[in-house]
Amino acid sequence: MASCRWPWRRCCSWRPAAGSPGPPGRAGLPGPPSAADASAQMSYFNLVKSLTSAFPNRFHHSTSAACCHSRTQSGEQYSDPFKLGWRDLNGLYEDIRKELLISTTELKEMSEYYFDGKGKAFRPIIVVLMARACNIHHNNSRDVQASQRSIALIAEMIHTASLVHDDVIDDASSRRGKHTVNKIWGEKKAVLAGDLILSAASIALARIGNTTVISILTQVIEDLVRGEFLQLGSKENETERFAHYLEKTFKKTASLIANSCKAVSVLGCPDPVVHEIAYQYGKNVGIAFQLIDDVLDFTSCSDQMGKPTSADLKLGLATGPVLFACQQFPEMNAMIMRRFSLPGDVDRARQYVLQSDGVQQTTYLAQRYCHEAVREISKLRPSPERDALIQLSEIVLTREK
Ligand code: GRG
Repeated sequence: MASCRWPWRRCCSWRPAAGSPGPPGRAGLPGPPSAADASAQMSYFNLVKSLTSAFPNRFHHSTSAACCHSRTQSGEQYSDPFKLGWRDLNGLYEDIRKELLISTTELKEMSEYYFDGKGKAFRPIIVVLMARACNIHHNNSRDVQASQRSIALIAEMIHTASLVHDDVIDDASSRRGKHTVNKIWGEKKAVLAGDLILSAASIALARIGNTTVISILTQVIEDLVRGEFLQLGSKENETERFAHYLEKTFKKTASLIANSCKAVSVLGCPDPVVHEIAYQYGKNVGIAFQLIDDVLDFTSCSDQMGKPTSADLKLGLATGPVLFACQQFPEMNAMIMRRFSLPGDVDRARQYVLQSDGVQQTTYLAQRYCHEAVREISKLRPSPERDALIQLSEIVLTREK
């Protein structure tokens, strides 16, 4: 079995001190990002900016008492979401390898390469916890259906196929502390290995035989492609730039989590209100997950991440920490526009980010998304799995890899 635990930083999330003004309305958080949400995203951007500049001393590292709960909301003893989730995921990677029924030795080796237990399995964990939380909410059922467990496998397969393709696009050399598929076998074969994993995921999805679920998860594939495409472009206007960043973040990362959560809710419960809760939880946690990923690219080291850091700047990408830093250091604008392509740009941009509070503001934004996720999932009937999902949103904020 793969490791049940992530290394995570306990209690180091940033937040305004109690009593400081919160965002207006629905926490000022964007719904599913779309062009129409651009102004909402920007007002949130301005809000975070004004909060952090108006109350610079009121942002602090919270104490352990403030953010670590020994008991969950349903009164159950605290339990590790990963331990709880893995109870339904025993044999996850063996089962995925069975889906990849390939006779050609090389193709088999390539497509199985990442199903070695070295990933965090964040998506399968969320999926099985959400399945149980919805089943209990619906009819107090204590079982995970076979079709719901299949969604956990399919989510990890789609994720892995996208990693393989992403590494080709980025010409990446390492991932999870090992060489990428493209570095070992070359780009052409890597593209085909990604395709093969995706096709095996599609066959497993078709086997479930639920057209609603098929359509929910195929939307993810479109979003992944559109998200990657959005990343290839850039925006001159600062307002559009932030909206563009959040839309890309939703499509590249959050859509898979949101729609996998929705798929298991559809399989477990007929109530559309529950489907929306599952989707909203996954969407908000997914966006927070990517925002923290973007922070870690500045704050973590390569050994910890298993891949090079400052990678986004080297790829010409302006993520949350850069966009916030640019508010403080407008001279970064020119660098963003030329995608950090001049000698010294990457180092200088990194220094600007580290001197600014871009990292803290991005972390704070991630925290707001997690609060929204918790608000959504708290609408379900109490259960250990619902509480593990609440706990998981804290882990997303404090993870170190
Ligand atoms: C349709 C298969 C397909 C792909 C085409 C290339 C592409 C479009 C999309 C790329 C999507 C992508 C790789 C997004 C990054 C998401 C992300 C945060 C990855 C890291 O996830 P972790 O930290 O990784 O969960 P581990 O290694 O733990 O699994």
